[in-house]
Amino acid sequence: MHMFSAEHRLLGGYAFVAEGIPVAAGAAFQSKYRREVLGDPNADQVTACFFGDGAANNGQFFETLNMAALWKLPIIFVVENNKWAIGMAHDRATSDPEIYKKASVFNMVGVEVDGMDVLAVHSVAQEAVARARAGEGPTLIEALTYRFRGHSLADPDELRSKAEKDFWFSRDPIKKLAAYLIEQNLVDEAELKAIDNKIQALIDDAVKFAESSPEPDPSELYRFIFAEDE
Ligand SMILES: Cc1ncc(C[n+]2csc(CCOP(=O)(O)OP(=O)(O)O)c2C)c(N)n1
Ligand SMILES: [Mg+2]
Repeated sequence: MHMFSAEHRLLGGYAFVAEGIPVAAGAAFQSKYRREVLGDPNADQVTACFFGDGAANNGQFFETLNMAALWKLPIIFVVENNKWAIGMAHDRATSDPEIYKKASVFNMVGVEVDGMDVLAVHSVAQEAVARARAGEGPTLIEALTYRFRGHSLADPDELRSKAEKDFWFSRDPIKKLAAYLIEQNLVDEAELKAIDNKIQALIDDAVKFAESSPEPDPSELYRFIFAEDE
């Protein structure tokens, strides 16, 4: 969750649920401002903002949808509806469980997609990017999905039924895409295995780096809160 990368233009994960949504609107506003006010023709960036079903009942979600639609910001709101917010079932926490419909009251396009189908998600994302670049404003994409583990190490994951988990495990989007690529003769097993091995090696390196790094000194506690002089 607490990742940030200026190099990859990743504005980070946020500990407070929904806190990243208005931050994403700020990013989208700056692309629009650079293009339309400062006349920068290269400012065609589209912001993608990801959050969970648990964030979609938070006030910041509604406030930001309103501003983004009003100002036709180049932004895609992607809600990963995995049916649970830690141990709170989505259906028990929201008045209308179909989140994509909430776009309509802001005069915004809302679409629902099978979040377990990589190509279906790619297709709706392409349409949303084109809409944003054409100056037609934001899109709310609700990807219906599931998480394969508890929310975090602190979640014992005792509330979700085995039947529900089994239903979703059998629809693993990575396995489904791999099967499709093989069926279409676009890759073979060995190529997919090589990708898996490469990813595993990257993860192993990251874990080794983390475990062998020294604990930060308490004097570092207030660093990185504000920009520092070079
Ligand atoms: C504003 C706020 N309220 C409550 C919490 C505690 N909290 C952490 S994650 C979470 C649920 C988030 O649900 P969702 O986004 O659906 O994530 P998932 O459980 O699917 O991983 C809650 C209530 C928080 N971090 N921030
Ligand atoms: Mg969730």
